[in-house]
Amino acid sequence: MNPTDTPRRNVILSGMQPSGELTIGHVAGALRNWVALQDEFDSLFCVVDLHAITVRQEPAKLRRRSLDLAAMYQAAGVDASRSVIFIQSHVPEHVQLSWVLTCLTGMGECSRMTQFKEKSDRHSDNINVGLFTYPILMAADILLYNADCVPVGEDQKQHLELARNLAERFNHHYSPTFTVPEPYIPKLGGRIMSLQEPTKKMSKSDPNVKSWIGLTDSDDEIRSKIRRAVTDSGTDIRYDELARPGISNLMVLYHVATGKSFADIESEFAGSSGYAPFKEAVADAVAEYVRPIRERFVAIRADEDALGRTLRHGAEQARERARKTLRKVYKKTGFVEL
Ligand code: ATP
Ligand code: LTN
Repeated sequence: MNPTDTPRRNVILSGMQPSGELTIGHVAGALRNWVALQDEFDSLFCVVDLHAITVRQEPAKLRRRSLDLAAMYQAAGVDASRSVIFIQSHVPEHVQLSWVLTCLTGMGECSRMTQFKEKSDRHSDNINVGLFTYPILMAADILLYNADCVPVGEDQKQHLELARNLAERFNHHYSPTFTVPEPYIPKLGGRIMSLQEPTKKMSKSDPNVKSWIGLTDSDDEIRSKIRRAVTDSGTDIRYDELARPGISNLMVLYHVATGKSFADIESEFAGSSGYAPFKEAVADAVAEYVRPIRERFVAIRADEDALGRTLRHGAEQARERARKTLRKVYKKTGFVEL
């Protein structure tokens, strides 16, 4: 190593789709780890608008939501001076690498994906090829920057596995090129469940708004949704994901909002009569946790010029890095260089 070179910091990359409002699940499963890891890692966070069009989007809404999401990353604590924040479609190399990887992927690998099966059930009038090849584009997002680690929620584990396989396949077929990425999934909060059906993932696309807590919900809305959350029969506060999914989910939310361990939570509410006092405490804690995020979001989103500058700078930084990887990949693949 040249003495003037600084050692390479490990890289993290992650992304979210601008396909709807964000929920407390996004913070619990992903965003809080992005924020926690950004000091230690060389970090890139992407608004994956190309992924979003795998289901039908209204153009004006997609544009607005992409900006909302970039603002939300910052409102949740991602700092644009330490991390690269960018929009996927601003870096064409994602699609270019994706094609090369597509030609290394078996049909069976894509058809096995649970998200593909779920989404094609939900959007049976629009089962497009993009929905099918979606995880290959995700692999390109990750491999383009040689990410070591990908902080995501539990549902993305299978997609990460494909990214790892494709990295290894390319490296083996040609020569070592890509870092093989590791998922980074929180032990608690990797899967926040619906408040109305606690055996289903909390999802912004659930039409029942009472089932999810949005990051722009008011304090009153949050409190009311938690008070009405479906809980199981029983009276004591004890974690048991299988027998008591409702109360266990609220315990995870309380842990995310306050940092308290399950043992602390159990002893805090030992001997309290019924679930009501616990639900009140969760309602207050989650409302307090979301409030500063919502307030920062409103302020950041109001200054569209500043947001535009952040995204332009982010795209430039990302492109410079993406171009280098793509050049190597094209060369190894056998494409003629000009
Ligand atoms: P859908 O519209 O199908 O709900 P999604 O919200 O899962 O989509 P994204 O917006 O791309 O899709 O998700 C972004 C990140 O947030 C992913 O890392 C995902 O794992 C995480 N995430 C989303 N919902 C939850 C949840 N309920 N619990 C934990 N993590 C979640
Ligand atoms: N597939 C992910 C979103 C996503 C992503 C990525 C996450 C697209 N590209 C790269 C991490 C890294 C989802 O649906 N949540």
